[in-house]
Amino acid sequence: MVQFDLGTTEPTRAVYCRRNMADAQDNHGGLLFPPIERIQKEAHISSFKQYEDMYKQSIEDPESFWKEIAKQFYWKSEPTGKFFDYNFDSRKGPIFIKWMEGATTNICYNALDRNIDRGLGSKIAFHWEGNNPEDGGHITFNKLYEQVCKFSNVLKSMGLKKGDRVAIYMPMIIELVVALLACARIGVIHSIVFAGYSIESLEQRLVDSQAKILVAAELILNFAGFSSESLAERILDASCRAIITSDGVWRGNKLLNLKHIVDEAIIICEKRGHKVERCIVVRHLSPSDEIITEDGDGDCTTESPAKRPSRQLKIQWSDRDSWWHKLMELQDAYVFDYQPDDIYWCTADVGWITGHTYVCYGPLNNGATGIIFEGVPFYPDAGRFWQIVDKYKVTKFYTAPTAIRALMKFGDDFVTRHKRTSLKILGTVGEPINPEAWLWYYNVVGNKRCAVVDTFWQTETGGHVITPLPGATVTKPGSATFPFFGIVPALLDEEGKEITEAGKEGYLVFKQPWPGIMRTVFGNHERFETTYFKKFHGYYCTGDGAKKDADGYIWVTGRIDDMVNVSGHLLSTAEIESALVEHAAVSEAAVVSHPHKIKGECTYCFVTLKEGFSFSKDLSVELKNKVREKIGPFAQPDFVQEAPGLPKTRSGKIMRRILRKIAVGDKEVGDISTLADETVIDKLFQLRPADA
Ligand code: 6R9
Repeated sequence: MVQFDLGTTEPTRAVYCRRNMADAQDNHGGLLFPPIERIQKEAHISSFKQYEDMYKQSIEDPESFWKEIAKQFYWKSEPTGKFFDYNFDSRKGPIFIKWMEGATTNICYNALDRNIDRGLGSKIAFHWEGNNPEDGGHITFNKLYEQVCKFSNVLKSMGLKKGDRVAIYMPMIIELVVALLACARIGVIHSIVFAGYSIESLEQRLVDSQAKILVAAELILNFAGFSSESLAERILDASCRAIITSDGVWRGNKLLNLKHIVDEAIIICEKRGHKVERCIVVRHLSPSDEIITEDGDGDCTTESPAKRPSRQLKIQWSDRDSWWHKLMELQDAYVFDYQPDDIYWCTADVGWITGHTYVCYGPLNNGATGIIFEGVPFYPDAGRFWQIVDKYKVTKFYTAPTAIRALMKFGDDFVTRHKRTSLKILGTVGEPINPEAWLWYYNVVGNKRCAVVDTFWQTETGGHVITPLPGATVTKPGSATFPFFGIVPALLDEEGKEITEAGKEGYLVFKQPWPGIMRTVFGNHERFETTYFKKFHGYYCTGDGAKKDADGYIWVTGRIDDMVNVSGHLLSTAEIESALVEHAAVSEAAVVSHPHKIKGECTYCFVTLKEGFSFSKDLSVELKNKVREKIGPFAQPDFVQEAPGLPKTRSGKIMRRILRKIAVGDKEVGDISTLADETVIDKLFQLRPADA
């Protein structure tokens, strides 16, 4: 392991990082970013040595390491069996992971009761920022606790009990967190589905070319949620007895009728033989928005505020439906590296795992103040994130590379016109971040005074597994750096042999469990075993590719199915994408494999251009040369096509499976229910180059 001089804020140019030029991700002259002094000073772990010592203990003696950590939490009962036991090798018997066997706890007690007990009751748990910059509010730990207790009683009064499932299809509002915690408190399993689907209105706005960039950005950032069909599938999958939603929601200047989507989903479920017994509806739209309830339960007004476009929201009402506030009136509450002053903001929707963990459970468990943002980053303009950062003095900001790239397109002015002086740590998650975007985040958003942490993890891992620690780790743009406590990563080749050679790519696997790892797939343990443990016996397989450089840094290169084998060279599509987005005309790129008679496979690139650039044959040649120069002649793409939009899931992941179909002109694209915008597919087929 290399030793670093800590304490400077300027990147040091390290010659040794350049020695492996085949390492295309290290394409910024090997810039190193040591921890920033002001951040290091207040960090829990403030030197690399401290990290190394703790890490060593966490993997050599996980039992005592986690026993110590567990002491900070509330336990209803102590372990009755082994503290730690597992089997990762299906040849030896069923896969299982056990921590603190027999011990019981409740995450809601840890998030609320424990923090109130230690005197945080009057602290703000969440600031709520509405879609409209003038709408906002906050809730303290005490008040949140009261609301959660009441809502737990609402759920209980409906006969819901431990183990039952409830679907949640709500906007980013405080009631969403109340609903989550209330479910957790009484042991009801919540299944959160991204809310709000309105492709029609997005299409309509695409006609207006001025709105195009905004719409594209909104689609990229997945602000169109799941449709009624997809919602129904998720309700059926978990056999949800009840659903919680709101009347509607504003997203930018679009009004979405969530209740209507829920009604449609319930009808679909009924047709397939499943009855949703209850539907709880939050009266979210302000009283001045127009709501007309049919067979009404009253409280509607017909005024429309001058500031917002006037629209009517028509809501159907049936015996199954109840207003949230009416139910709450009937109930009593029984009783009535976070620093204490942190204001923490994760921009993810709670419909994505990042939102579950880092909007709701993570900050609350740490007694931190969080932010729930209902709107979109481009409304009223592309500076909205930074305006909110200034308004609430956000210290820790967490978003996805796809959002960073979309914001980069609008230029620096939208960022620099806001102060951002409160910011300390900038996180990224969801996909590999290209060094270009990393540097923009560091230099422009962070003004060279904030730590950028590229956190690699998965829904299945429960929390970060490979990540820098802001006070301890020297970062390299594009690398998620080193394993978190308890994580033992390895890289395997196709035969399951461990790769030790620097720069060689392999399957990223983990050798032993940590407390946050998933235990099973609900109702399908066999799927759990085959998906994660069958490919390589004795390892948890992430499905991602990665390599280690000569300094031990881990570079996650993307899903392993994103690999292309060109003339025997195993290439990561992420590497090629990274080279393409360095070109001034390209804002985003997605690369897939395409069959080739001689090379076996070749690469096919989809590129989204920045405003003001248009696609041409010359540009296509320039881009091919760019990749050739950056990675090597073997990597030169055979095809480059324009992509006004890319097929993405709602959490921002490019669906390469679909792009591979488009590349070969195969119209059988398969299941597209998780796509944020299905309309991009037809456009991409139309734009295929003639020779493809
Ligand atoms: C948290 C989350 C998991 C997949 C994962 C990988 C990709 C996430 C990443 C990253 C490179 C990072 N991923 N973080 N790739 N660098 N920092 O996204 O969960 O939706 O389950 O996706 O996301 O491919 O396997 P999830």
